[in-house]
Amino acid sequence: MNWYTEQWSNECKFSIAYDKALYSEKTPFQQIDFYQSKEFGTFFTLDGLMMVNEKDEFIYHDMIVHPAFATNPGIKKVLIIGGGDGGTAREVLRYSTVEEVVMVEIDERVFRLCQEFLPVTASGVEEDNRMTLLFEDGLAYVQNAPDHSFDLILVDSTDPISVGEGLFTTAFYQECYRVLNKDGILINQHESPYFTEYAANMKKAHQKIKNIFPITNVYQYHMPTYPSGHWLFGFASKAFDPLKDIHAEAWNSFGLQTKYYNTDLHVGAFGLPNYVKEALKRE
Ligand code: AAT
Repeated sequence: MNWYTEQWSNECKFSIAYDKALYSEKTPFQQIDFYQSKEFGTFFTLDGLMMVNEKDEFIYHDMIVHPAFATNPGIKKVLIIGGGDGGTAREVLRYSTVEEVVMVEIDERVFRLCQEFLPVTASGVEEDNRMTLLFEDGLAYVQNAPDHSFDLILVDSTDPISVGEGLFTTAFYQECYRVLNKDGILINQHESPYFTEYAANMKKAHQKIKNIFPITNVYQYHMPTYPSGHWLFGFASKAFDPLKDIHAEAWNSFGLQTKYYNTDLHVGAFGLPNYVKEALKRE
């Protein structure tokens, strides 16, 4: 049997048996590998880290998108940073009320390869006429974007190593704040509280965002193939509180069928374990 193995900490590894290595390419930005497995279906890794697989992608993509729409059902203009597999765009485009989606992915090869090998996330995204696809650095994009041009920014990024690093900086979050409307929301790939290295990334990202946005929250979801399985998104906003301002009825009347997210889970997801609350406190 062939095993894909990922180092989760210095002393912990996670492995998936695969039937076939489907494709491998080194781009100017990163190493991309696609595999075919029985347990998780097709999956791809960037620089040896699991990004997306057919079996649990619905969890991540439901959770990065829907809590913001239940908080502000009036979202019309959305900016996605990263998200090259297309799964985040797919979920956003399900809202017929959304008028414009800009997706800024640094590596066009991720998107093209997902169109070929991972249609579950990538298919239909490019064809939607509300969609603008740009292949450039997300930090450079926000630096040049006009003030108050989006209702929602979704940071669907890799970990803060190599190309993803610029997306975990104060400069980036400040630009996001400027580019958002007066009641804008930022959702950030917030890493994980469990293993030390990921927890350090989580803390740093959170402190930076907290220094910029008046309302900051963190919510959790269970992602079986990401290190420890316990992952977080940051919710930052200029006006809306995700618990006080939840519009459960309005969200439910969109009539979207979701496999993970619902408005009861929305409330529960913001209830964090004590050790996570402690780690997120200002130092
Ligand atoms: N939808 C879940 C998949 C991802 S992939 C994250 C994407 O961010 C990758 O395609 C990568 O090329 C892109 N990216 C990285 N840095 C930048 C940048 N500076 N500008 C634009 N796009 C970028 C997220 C997986 C999360 C994994 C957590 N362990």
